Amino acid sequence: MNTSATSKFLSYILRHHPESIGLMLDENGWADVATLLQKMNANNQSISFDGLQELVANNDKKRFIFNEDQSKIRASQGHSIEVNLQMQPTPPPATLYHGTASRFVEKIILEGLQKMSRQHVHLSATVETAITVGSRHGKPVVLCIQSEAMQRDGHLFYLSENNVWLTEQVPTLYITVLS
Ligand code: HQG
Repeated sequence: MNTSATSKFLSYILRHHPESIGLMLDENGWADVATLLQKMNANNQSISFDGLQELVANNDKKRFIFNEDQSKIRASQGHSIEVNLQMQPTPPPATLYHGTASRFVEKIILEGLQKMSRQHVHLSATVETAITVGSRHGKPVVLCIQSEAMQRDGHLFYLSENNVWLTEQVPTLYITVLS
């Protein structure tokens, strides 16, 4: 098993296209582990239960989580399909950061940060993480978000199980370009 490739495949299945291997998620984004393993192996993604446990435990961003008896698994954030992760609104720190690519900045300043193909806008607690996230798209630019002010004005924030801050959208008013 190539762990990085399997992790990417699992993200694709659990966040975006479970139907591509004939898998169904429940309304809270959970997949049945036995069915997932069977469908992955039937689709040339050879993996055992032990391998899956290892992948979940060692994943750099803790992208996946088991339920208590390890009979179900889901992605902690990043979905494009509609799932209810049952997150509670959580007060954010005073500022959060968003890493993006330089070519997107002009449009973001015009219309605010939008969730695009995902279920939420993703925000980082540190500048370092934001730079890593932004670098995925091109030349990174870090935006500073006045999250506490947003919350005061009625916007809700959520903290995913793997500590990514999430919100519906970020109006321009709360955004400054850091670098
Ligand atoms: C940009 C990774 C133009 C936004 C990361 C981003 C994260 C706009 C891109 C998670 C815009 C969407 C999510 C607007 C936003 N005009 N561009 N109005 N509003 N954008 O991948 O935040 O490794 O959907 O800045 O670590 O980059 O997969 O979002 O550049 O947590 O686990 O549109 O994915 O996690 O890109 O990344 P994405 P993201 P994983």
